[in-house]
Amino acid sequence: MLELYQWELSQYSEKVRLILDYKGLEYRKIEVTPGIGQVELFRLTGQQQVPVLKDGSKYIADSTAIAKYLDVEYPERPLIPTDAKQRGLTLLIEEWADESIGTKGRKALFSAISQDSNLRKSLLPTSTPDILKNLLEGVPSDLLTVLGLGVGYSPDVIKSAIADLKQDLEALTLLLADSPYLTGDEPTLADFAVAGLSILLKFPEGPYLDLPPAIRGKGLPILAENPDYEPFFTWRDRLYAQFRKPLPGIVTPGIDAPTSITIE
Ligand SMILES: N[C@@H](CCC(=O)N[C@@H](CS)C(=O)NCC(=O)O)C(=O)O
Repeated sequence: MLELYQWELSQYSEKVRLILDYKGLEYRKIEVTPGIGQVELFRLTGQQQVPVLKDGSKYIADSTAIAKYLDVEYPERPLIPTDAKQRGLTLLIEEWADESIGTKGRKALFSAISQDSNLRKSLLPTSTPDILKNLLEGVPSDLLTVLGLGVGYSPDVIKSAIADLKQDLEALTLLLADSPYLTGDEPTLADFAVAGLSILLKFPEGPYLDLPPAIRGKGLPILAENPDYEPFFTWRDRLYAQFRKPLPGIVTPGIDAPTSITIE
C-alpha cells in the first residue's frame, strides 16, 4: 500500500491527500514527529520536509513531484490536462498556489495563533497528550511574537501576507464565477493545490482532518468570514464533498478511509 509521510496540519500534505483520494488510491498516513521524525525522513530521502510518498521501495519528496509521479504511475483520473492552454494554466496556478497561498497562509495563521491561546491549543491533533496541549496554551503571546520575528514573521510581513491573500481569494473567486473548476469543466492539479493549500485560511467544514471538531469551518476571520470570499469556500466545500474521503470512524457508505500510524 502507498504510504504518506505527513503532518496532519500540513497544507502540502493536504494537497497530496486530496490528490490520492481523487485518484481513488488507498494509502496509509505516517505522522512524522517534528524534529526526531524529520531526521529519519532525511535519512530516507535526503531532505526533511513533508509530504513524502513511499511507493514500494521508492520515496518521492515534494507535493508537486508526488503529483507528477502519481499521474505517470496511476494515470486513471489525470491531474494535468493535455490541451495546451489548460495544461499551461494548470501548471501556472499550481506553482503560484504553492508559493503564494502555501507560504502566506502559514504567516497569516501565525498571526492568529499568537493572539489566541485557545486556538493555539485546539490546532494540535486530537491525539496530542493533554500535558503538551497545556504547555502550548501557556506560551505567552509575546514570546510567540518574538519567535515569529525570529523566523521573519514581523507584523509588517504578516500584514502584507494578509493583503496578498485577499487579492488571491478575490482572483480565485473571479475565476470560479462561471466555471465549476479553476481551469474549466474538469478538476485538475490546480484545484487540488489551491484547495489543499488553503486549509489554514479556513479549516474544511467536514470530518477530513484529525483536528478537534470545534475548529472545523473556522479560520482567520478576516478571510474566512468575509462574504466576498464565500463563493471560494463554497466551491472548496463542494470539491471536498465530491472527492475527499472522510476520516476513519466517520461512516460514509462505499468509502474506505486511510489508516494511520506515527513514526518517531
Ligand atoms: N515544496 C514542498 C514544501 C513542503 C513544506 O513546506 N513542508 C513543510 C510542512 S507544510 C515542512 O515540512 N516543514 C518542515 C521543515 O521545513 O523543516 C512541497 O511542495 O511539498
